[in-house]
Amino acid sequence: MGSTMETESLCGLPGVTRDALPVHRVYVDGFWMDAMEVTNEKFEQFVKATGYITIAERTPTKEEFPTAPAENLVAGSTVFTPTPGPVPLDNFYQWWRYEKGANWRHPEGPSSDIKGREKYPVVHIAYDDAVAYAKWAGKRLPTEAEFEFAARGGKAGLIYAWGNELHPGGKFMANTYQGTFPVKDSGEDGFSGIAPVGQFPPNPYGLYDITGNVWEWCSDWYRPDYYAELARQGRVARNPQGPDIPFDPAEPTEKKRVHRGGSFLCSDQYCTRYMVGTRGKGEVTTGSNHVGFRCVQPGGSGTAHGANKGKPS
Ligand SMILES: [Ca+2]
Repeated sequence: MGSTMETESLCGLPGVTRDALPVHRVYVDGFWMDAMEVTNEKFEQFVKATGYITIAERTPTKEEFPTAPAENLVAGSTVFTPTPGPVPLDNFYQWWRYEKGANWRHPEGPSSDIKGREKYPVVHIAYDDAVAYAKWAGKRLPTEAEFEFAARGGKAGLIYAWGNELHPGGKFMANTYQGTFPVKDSGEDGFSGIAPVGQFPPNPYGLYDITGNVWEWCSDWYRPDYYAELARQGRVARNPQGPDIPFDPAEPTEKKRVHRGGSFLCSDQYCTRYMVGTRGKGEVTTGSNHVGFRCVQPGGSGTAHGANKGKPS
């Protein structure tokens, strides 16, 4: 698992570079994974059954966010907004804005909704929201190692989940970003922005959207040196669960957990984290319109190589 220098993401995000180095050996016990990202439809079943209110729907307090400007202490979430023209890619606040009233029911803000988007991945999901859903579903979130094991589909050492070519035979294999980032997503892969789940070929384990579409929460705390630490131990890492304490030197006061898989915003101009070995990160109370999740369940013996060969669920 992990990346070499050649396959490490080219990424304008501060602190991301080299966090997936070096390649190291990992063992994980067998498990089952949702074939697709959790959809709006499925999340709605959970909310109807439990009355759960996501973090983006709750009004944040000054106690929780002492450094936040008062105008930000309103329920909402972060939404990607294309810039009017090309911008230097050194400040992501140019294309992310905090949108009052944005949440899973209103992905682009209060005037948007999820009618007709039942099969789209649920977004604006904070870490605890994903954990609450997983618990209700009798499942849990994957560890980062489980996610990467699953994403690689039984093939170690490839750049992408499907091979070493981004567009094998000219074919798009995941929902990512084409065009000029962050001005115009030309949607050559069929989708400008988010796509319904299951629109691209599954990986060899039958997992859809394991690359692209939306980032997915993993249960590990994020540290950029964690893969290096596993490698330094010099043995096969068995069922690694992540570091004990989160730390991101780029934003040292924030507690982050791992995101994996990349999203519809990943592009070769800004951030190539559709590469299967690369890593992402997110502050735990923060969702956005390109972060979702899927769940896993423990597997019986010998299921690791036979999981999810059946129909998608
Ligand atoms: Ca796309």
